Amino acid sequence: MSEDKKYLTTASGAPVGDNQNSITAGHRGPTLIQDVHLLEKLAHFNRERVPERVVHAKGAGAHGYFEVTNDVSKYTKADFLSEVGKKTPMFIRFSTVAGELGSADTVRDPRGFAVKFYTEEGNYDLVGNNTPIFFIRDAIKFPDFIHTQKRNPQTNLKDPNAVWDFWSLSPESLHQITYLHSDRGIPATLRHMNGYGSHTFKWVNKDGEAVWVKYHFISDQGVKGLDPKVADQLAGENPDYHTADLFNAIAKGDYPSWTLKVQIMPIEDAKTYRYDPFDVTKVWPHADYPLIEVGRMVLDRNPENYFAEVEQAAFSPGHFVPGIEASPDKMLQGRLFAYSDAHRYRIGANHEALPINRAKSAVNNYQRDGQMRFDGNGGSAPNYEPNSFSETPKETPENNITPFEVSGFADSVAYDSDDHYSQPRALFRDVMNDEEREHLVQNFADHMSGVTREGIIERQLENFYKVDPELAERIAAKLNVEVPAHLKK
Ligand code: HDE
Repeated sequence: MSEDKKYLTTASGAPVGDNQNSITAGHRGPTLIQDVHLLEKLAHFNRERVPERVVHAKGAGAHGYFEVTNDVSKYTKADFLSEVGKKTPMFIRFSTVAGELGSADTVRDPRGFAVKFYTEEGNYDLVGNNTPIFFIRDAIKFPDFIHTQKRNPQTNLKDPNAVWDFWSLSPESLHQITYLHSDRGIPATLRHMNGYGSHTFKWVNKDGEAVWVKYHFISDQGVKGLDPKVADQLAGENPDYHTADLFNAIAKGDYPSWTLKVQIMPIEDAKTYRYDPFDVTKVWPHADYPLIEVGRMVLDRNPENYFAEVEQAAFSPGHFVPGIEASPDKMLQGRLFAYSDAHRYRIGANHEALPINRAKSAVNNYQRDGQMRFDGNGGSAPNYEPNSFSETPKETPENNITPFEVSGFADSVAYDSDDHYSQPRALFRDVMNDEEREHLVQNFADHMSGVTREGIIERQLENFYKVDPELAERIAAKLNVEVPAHLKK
């Protein structure tokens, strides 16, 4: 075969003579099963789809780099943060939460903000959202919560009754739903929104000293929301509006960037701080723990192939690097299991070996075999440890987790604070202006107007009343209902 010309082949590399006509028995005869090129094309086509993500199915991704701009080595020994000017390649995937793979971009929904840093000590994944908080604060509620965000089991339609039934019975959701129904609830583009780690994490420096940390990616493009009416129109006319905007901006060299800042809390403060620092429905007011600049993330390269890079990207909050560790946040703890489990189901036991997920640093372990083991599978090297071979990979005790004290009894333990009201109250009263408050009230009323089941609206108005009576009264007025009389006593 001529080497220089690209010729069409089967998946096993055999040249294909005719890609236009199936092989038949005679001029109008039946197709022959020996047409293995036809069989292979049809069979592979049937297997092109992998299971979509059970949440965050619709997404858009980009490559870029992270550059350190401020020395934070006194807080963490993480190598990629070790010196000003250090650059680390990264990949990000933005997403909506509830919609399926082909759903519209411009819906009212948090946006996934999942960052994979390909550091010299392995991949560090910071799998956040564009909101600093979340709807719930215990992983055990997540499947139930997502069921209400998806489709009714009978009608297969989105179901405001389920959404508001769950939220009205889960007052910890008040902070996030206030954020979600504000002007930030539908980002103008993926470039005009912030990203957050949301959880509290632990940073440890080279002397083993730890602090608690929260991450904030501040958009250098500014933060802008979409008018809900425009968003609805785009959802119909151009359901991939955000995806196209990101791709086109990068394609024309208009590289979006974010400035990463962190809040640092001394370990001891967690015991006495006025909010449970491990409750992901609460923020740490910046006045308490100001933002400290860390670096800058720039997106400067589009994926070459969507399926290979965006659909197969596998992020996990459990992908830590030395100097960064988990906190006892119950949502984070649940996520440490869930993500890699989801990937093993979606894209197989060896998904970490796929190019988009492969660490750029060395990967040495004794994991072997499993479906699609397309790398060398460890060759002839020993596949067990301990072993008596000197050149095989050994553990490095200095990279063990930082010991921390635990106390109390193992039990199903509830959070000890039910103040779900003061932080959304501050958002409504102190952060929003009059126009933003009016938009919030309208957006809540529009969403709740789809509720038909008895009792749900009253229960939710009672929750809003505890945030601020004015908020409840204004929403009730738009819904033409009364705030429950017993609240006014
Ligand atoms: Fe997720 N989440 N999540 N989530 N999440 C997934 O992983 C899960 C939560 C977030 O672009 C899944 O690959 C649990 C909070 C993003 O590929 C799954 C809980 C935050 C993405 C999963 C949460 C997130 C996901 C779906 C409650 C923000 C997309 C398939 C404890 C801080 C990542 C998959 C990407 C995806 C589990 C809650 C963000 C099922 C159990 C809180 C950005 O594993």
